[in-house]
Amino acid sequence: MKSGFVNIFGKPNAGKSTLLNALMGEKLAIVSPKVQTTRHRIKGILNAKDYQVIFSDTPGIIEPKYKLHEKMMQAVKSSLEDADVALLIVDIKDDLVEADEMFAALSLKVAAIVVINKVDLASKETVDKAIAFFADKKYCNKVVVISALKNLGIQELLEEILLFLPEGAPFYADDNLSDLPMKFFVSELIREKIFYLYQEEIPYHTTVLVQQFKEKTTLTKITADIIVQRETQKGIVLGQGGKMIKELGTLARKDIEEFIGRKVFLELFVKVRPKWRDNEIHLREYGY
Ligand SMILES: Nc1nc2c(ncn2[C@@H]2O[C@H](COP(=O)(O)OP(=O)(O)OP(=O)(O)O)[C@@H](O)[C@H]2O)c(=O)[nH]1
Ligand SMILES: [Mg+2]
Repeated sequence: MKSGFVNIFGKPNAGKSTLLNALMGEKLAIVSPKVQTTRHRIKGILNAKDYQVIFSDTPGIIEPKYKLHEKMMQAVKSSLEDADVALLIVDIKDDLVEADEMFAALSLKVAAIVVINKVDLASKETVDKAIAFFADKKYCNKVVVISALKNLGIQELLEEILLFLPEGAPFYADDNLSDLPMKFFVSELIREKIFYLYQEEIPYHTTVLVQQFKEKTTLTKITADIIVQRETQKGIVLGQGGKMIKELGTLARKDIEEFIGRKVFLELFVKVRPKWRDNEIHLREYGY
């Protein structure tokens, strides 16, 4: 039996969350075309007859500007500490030298697989160059190329991971997919839709707090607060005559229904909490 922690690191938007979902065959982490989508460490537990892999998606590595960012980087740090294997993921379109500097600065003490992602967007020549670039780096034990989006190379990556994984008993009961509560996934699915629907600073000034999650006979009733920093942002989130929040509610409800496999009644409220991203008490209340 093999078991261990395989933690995913990389720049914002490299495809970490898409990779977690591809490895799990299940959507656990939200994904968006914008940077800094993920704010927490998200564990996905992959169980098979002879292994248990606990994957962790992490926020993209950035220079912190707010307390919220500091919390995000703490999630990265905690993942550095318990990894058995690190997946260092890089977008083939990104600056490879910059990625290399970031990976080297992690000072990893464990085996690392460099995962070159989004190869569906690059020529074979570019991919070969990237492989050669990372192959002789000190931290790099193996280079694997994938497209997390198109599910290419994922099985091969899993096989490579298993070679580096230690022998040992499973850490979690084998019917768990994650260690996070349902309320977390619900708030994330709402947050994901905010990243798609709203532009500029809105997704970054917003968080979601699920207040109520009640299973009734025919459906699940969910109420959630959307927290913004300013009155003007509240207006934008609501939209003219409540048009935008209605669309948000519809999109989020569909995904939540799919995730929990039940009909959902979703009620959203918008609340203004000035500077919540720099407020320790608010951050804690919102799960950061
Ligand atoms: N073409 C292509 N796009 C991809 C691939 N993997 C991820 N993407 C896209 O890249 C964007 C970012 O993906 P995420 O998985 O959210 O990236 P992330 O690294 O988790 O980003 P943060 O959470 O912000 O750090 C999304 O639009 C994905 O659909 C890939 O293999 N090919
Ligand atoms: Mg992410």
